[in-house]
Amino acid sequence: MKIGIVCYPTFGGSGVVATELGKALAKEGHQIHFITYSQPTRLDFFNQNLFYHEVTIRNYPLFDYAPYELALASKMVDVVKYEKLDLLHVHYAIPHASAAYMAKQILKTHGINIPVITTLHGTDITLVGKDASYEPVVTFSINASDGVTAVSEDLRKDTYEHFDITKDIEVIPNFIDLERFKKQKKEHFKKAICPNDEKLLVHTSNFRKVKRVDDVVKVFHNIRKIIPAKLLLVGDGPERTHIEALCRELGDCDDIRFLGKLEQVEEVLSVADLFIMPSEKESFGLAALEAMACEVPVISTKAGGIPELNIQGKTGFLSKVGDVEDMTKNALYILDPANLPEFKKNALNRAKEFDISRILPLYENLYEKVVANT
Ligand code: GMT
Repeated sequence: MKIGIVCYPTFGGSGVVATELGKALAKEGHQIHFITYSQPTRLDFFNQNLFYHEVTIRNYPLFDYAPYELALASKMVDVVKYEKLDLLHVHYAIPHASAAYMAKQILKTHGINIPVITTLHGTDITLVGKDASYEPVVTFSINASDGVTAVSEDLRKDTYEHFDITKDIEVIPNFIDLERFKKQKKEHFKKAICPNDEKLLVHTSNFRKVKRVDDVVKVFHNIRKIIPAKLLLVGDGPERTHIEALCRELGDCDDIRFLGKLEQVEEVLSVADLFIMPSEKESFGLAALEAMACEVPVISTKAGGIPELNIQGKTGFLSKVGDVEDMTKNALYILDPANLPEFKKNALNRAKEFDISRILPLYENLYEKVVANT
């Protein structure tokens, strides 16, 4: 098939899922056309089936806000028409689903009926989409899609609860490429960070409020009072300054390192003992799956779709949002040398259930069904 993929090309989970999906589909022989405002971060190799079309946004002094959605819809019309696409798959409803609707209507006037699939990723529903300033357009464009997917049962439920949705939403979870995300031998790296065999905790995120990175630091502070430990914080974002201030206040700076937006996060995960995800909301928790694939157990909250991934007492533990004491207790239990190996093994086994080879056919089946019915 010839498939157009629209996503945010940044480090965020939805962009990663969209890009990895496109790359895997290209390897299967599909022709994939990425339509984004810059080259997706993980679109980093050549394949004869991969194409990239940049959305160029013309600015004008009149515009306080350049109309990105119009530029995107125009680019979709162009690519569908001239590359003869069979399908558009847009990731993250805002504004991609409504731009796709506009493109679809324009293409109809050219005698082309292009099917559109929208994948809901999380904050497009749970945070931003619910806001009254977007809700009517989000509801309309989800209902106008020919196929809709959500990355967890919880997100599917949330979408039905908060929007007036008439369409079937199919759950297709996030996936992982176990060829890339696997424990690598990086002992020299571990030695450099933990010279005295300290336990190594890792958190990766975009440092937004919803990730509650301050809880990571608080849990670490408690753990460090009991056992020697180090913490690596991967990623960056609006909460960074606040988190740095908290580390200073708690006197933990020497044991915490901010690594920034690392591209090869699997190298860090390869030497980690525990991953912490204390999010307030999380539709799936791709970062936790990446950790599990590298044999790292997870301390998380019960928020959103995380319980569909992290299994209580097997691959890690789940606590109430903000329950730092419970997370600390659970972390210490997992880090006990008598328990850690079993948790690591379980984490990997669980990650295998989300291997890309299992999830890719779900998307391919949906594509075929939607194309046949449009
Ligand atoms: O986590 C983020 O803030 C980024 C966000 C995104 O849209 O890029 O991630 C969402 O989509 C990921 C891929 O489907 C999910 O694994 C994340 O759980 C989800 N984040 C939230 O729901 C907060």
